[in-house]
Amino acid sequence: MHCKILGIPVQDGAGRMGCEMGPSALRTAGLVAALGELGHQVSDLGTVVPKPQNVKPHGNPALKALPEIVAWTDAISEASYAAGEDGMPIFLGGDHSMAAGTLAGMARRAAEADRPLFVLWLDAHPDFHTLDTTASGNLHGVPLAYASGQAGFDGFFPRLHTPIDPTRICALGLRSVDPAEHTALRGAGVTVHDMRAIDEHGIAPLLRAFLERVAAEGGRLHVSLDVDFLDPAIAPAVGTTVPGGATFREAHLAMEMLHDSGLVTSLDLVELNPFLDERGRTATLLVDLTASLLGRRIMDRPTRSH
Ligand code: B3U
Ligand code: MN
Ligand code: MN
Repeated sequence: MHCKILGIPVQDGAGRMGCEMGPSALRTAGLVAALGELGHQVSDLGTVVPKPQNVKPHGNPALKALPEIVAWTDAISEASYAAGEDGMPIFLGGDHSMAAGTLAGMARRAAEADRPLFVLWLDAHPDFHTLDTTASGNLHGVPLAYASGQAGFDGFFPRLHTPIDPTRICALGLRSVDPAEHTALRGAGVTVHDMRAIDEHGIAPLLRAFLERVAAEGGRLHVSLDVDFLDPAIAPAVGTTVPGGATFREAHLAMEMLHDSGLVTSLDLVELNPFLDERGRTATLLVDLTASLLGRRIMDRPTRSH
């Protein structure tokens, strides 16, 4: 595999500063070496730089940093589309607003290859607000709604080449959903497995069912991993911790299953705030999870161990 690392140091979408240090922390934690040890070729494509934009004022007074995030989204869409020409892009965030751009770029690539794009959203939150419904105004709360073509972004965010079909999105690990997001997720037909579903069924059957759908439809799969998907006890370096997240083993198992599926074509690592970390442990965990997704395993196993 040819892994292409792209740094996206956006932090204006989060409620607090620090995510701009995320790409540096992931590089410092040894991401390139970890992937190299697994036999992958690794290219570091460097860092995305936003291009300032003129953005008209929006009616929602809560919105924060709209022109900045629009500028980032435009630059990230172009850079991720370019990175997606071949190999496997790994996007190092940066707050989750960056997924507005990475999803847009990956969806455009998939459409050109005539393949459906599926999205696995690993997060405590669905990030399914529109510019009109967000109450916090933090734009890391909107990328999934934007990229799946929900109303209210026209005239503000860049026009999407190809909106992602919301029925091809699976959100796993949710435990903080605002009422407007709940209504919109149900209306759009997003598959949601909240933490209760993981508790009741286990993460493996839920993920396996989704992967079987992706395979059956010949899809590409983009994985968006928000640090707060993980339990704060193992991953403290995030501004929006929510108790009761995925455990160390649940997270590694998900990554191992994703690897064995052979379906993942791109990855976001988002919301790492190194300012809140404890001696780099969250950054190191993200590197280890990425290694599991790219083939690190405890023992040899058959590629499909159902
Ligand atoms: N839904 C809330 C909280 C939130 C969303 N994403 C994060 N936090 N990280 C909001 O502000 O939109
Ligand atoms: Mn998120
Ligand atoms: Mn989150």
